[in-house]
Amino acid sequence: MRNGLFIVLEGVEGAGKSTQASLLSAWFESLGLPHTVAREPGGTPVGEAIRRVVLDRGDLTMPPETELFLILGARAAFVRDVVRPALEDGQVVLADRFDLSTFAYQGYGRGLDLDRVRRANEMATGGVRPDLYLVLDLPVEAGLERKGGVGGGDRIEREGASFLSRVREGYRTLVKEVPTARLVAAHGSPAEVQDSLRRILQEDFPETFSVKGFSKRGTGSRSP
Ligand code: Z5A
Repeated sequence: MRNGLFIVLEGVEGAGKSTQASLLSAWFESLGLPHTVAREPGGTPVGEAIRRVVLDRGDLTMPPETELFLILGARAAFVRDVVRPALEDGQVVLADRFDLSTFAYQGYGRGLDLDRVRRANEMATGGVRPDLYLVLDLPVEAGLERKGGVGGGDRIEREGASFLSRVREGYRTLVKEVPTARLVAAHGSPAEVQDSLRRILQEDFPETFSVKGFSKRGTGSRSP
């Protein structure tokens, strides 16, 4: 049974996903909405271990397929241990990245065949699909600027601006193909972007995001 709502924040580096996730979580809290916030790759102990290999081990050379399957391995645990139970409990699950990241980074960015990536992803998710993707859109340079410029960051960020431009264009294409994806301009202040996100949530799910919110009260929790 699946009674909750699965919302995903997506976008390039520095678009403001983590900032917006914190602001949304505070809003859900004020509405009395039981919710879980988590990030990908990660969200479970094994997922966080995989994250360290994928992002922190800049010394490791890995084929794109290896990167893909590590990320999908983390996703399988994330869906089974975090997303499904929280949805069955009637919560709002707010994920900082999910499978659109895989299509954008491993598909458009790394050049893996998108149909094959989608099929492999289906195995990891077991068919669980987000109700809504909020794709924060920002020019790559602006995102990198927010994060202190090109060259720093994790193994994937160090791929540089042309890789990230393919990723951004990938997101913009995906939003046109995926009916549950909405593109949100991310160049405004954090408060302005937050207003846009809340407006979309209230338009798309008025019963959940009205001032009254869920009848069940709960506390937001962040998975590891
Ligand atoms: N990855 C993948 O390849 N395939 C997959 O399937 C998945 C992931 C799931 C996760 O990195 C990496 O994994 C990611 C893709 C890959 N690639 N890389 N590299 P992560 O979780 O460590 O990082 P991230 O997801 O890219 O997040 P981020 O770079 O930290 O950016 P963000 O969360 O979108 O932004 P932020 O942390 O909220 O803000 C960044 C800075 O900008 C910070 O100083 C804020 O204070 C500032 N900020 C935020 N909003 C604003 C506004 N509106 N104006 C001005 N400044 C702002």
